[in-house]
Amino acid sequence: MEENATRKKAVLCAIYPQNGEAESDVSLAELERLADTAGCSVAAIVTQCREKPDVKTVLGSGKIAELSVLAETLEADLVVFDCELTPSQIKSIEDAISSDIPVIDRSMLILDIFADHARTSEGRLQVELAQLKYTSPRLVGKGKELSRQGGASSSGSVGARGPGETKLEIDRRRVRERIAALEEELDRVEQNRLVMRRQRDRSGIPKVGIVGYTNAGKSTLLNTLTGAGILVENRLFATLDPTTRQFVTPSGAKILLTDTVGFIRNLPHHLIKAFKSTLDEAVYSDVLMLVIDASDPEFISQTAVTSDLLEELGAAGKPTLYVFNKCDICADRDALVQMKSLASRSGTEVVFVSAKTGAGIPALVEKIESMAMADRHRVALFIPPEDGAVTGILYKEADDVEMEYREDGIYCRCIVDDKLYAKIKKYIVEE
Ligand SMILES: Nc1nc2c(ncn2[C@@H]2O[C@H](COP(=O)(O)OP(=O)(O)OP(=O)(O)O)[C@@H](O)[C@H]2O)c(=O)[nH]1
Ligand SMILES: [Mg+2]
Repeated sequence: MEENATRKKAVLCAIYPQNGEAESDVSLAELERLADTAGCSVAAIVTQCREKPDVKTVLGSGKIAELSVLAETLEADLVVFDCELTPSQIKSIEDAISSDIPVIDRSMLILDIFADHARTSEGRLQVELAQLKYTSPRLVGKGKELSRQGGASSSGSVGARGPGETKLEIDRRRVRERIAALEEELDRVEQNRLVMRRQRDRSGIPKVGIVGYTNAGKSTLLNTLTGAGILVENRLFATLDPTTRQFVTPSGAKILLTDTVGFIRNLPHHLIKAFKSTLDEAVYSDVLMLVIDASDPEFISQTAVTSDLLEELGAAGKPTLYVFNKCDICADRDALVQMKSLASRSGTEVVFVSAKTGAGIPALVEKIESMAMADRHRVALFIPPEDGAVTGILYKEADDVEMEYREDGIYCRCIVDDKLYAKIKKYIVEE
């Protein structure tokens, strides 16, 4: 983390409707963590109770004047609004603030963090594309120089707002061309990903996606299970690029586990779309592990946000194991007990673990194995010589294939899924 002296000073702003203060507080607390993750210190927070944002400046004119004085007095480097801002709102707010301070919104801040954390070329392409589509139309201030060049090389440039040219008079045609080029390149990368996914599908090894709210402990869990060595941090969006690792259970079953980017409330639709191809890695799995930070007082609303986003990604209805994590530091034991009884009544699969200490992990492994293997059958087959071609299908689609060629025919032991099981049923000699 940077020294305080080099951290940018941010003023956070939010409006909340009557009776909506609590919800707004949660969102603001999260914005503070986002700002911290992006390398800013929060100098002040300005809030206003109003049913609707002011069309032009979100905050009313009195509050904007207050914000202006505050930003100047505190020598703020940046103003961040919790709600989404339109390009013209950014311009109006920047005009209304006397000092020359950039104004950004929550999505732009998240994109800045993403730009910092993307490591793979696909991640970088996705961030740059999202920034060009979201941030560049919002570059409406007057005469400010942009410091950054391209999506992911932006360390510490929060509020510098977006990739691309060095001048603010962005050549819109060049932006359009860059967007088209990026889309084309991403298409190619996605095709590759698809080919790899198909190969994994063909391996017959069941896939488990690790999903959940940001900072819930998804990467820690994958590390604990497989020693994957993924970066774990007490910051938001530590993981942006998906990682897949093979995990072999104590009983010898193979499972592919994929860790990916976390979810957060108020994630705008276009950001979800921008990261769809990496999110899909977790979503295209046979089973989901939904990791919940049970020590966070907001875990219920975080789980609701996660479920909603999964639905939006088309992953609702998959067999899901709810993993209540961080039980070692969970203060609200009553809530956990309540959860447990709720889950057992509704038939939901839940486990309570600490990915950090390893408590509860054996039970998790047992459960996830039985869920992942639910439609798998370990079978022994006898294939008469005249049906020898079947071995080709088995090599391609079955898992753990052991083939023995004898004089009377072929003996085979393997694991097959329901679909393949139906195809090779007549050869089964033992199950
Ligand atoms: N006490 C405790 N801390 C944990 C546990 N699991 C994870 N953590 C901590 O929680 C923080 C976030 O962990 P990560 O594994 O990076 O969480 P993540 O869900 O991958 O987060 P993102 O990639 O940012 O979405 C780190 O500081 C971890 O050390 C746990 O079981 N107990
Ligand atoms: Mg992570």
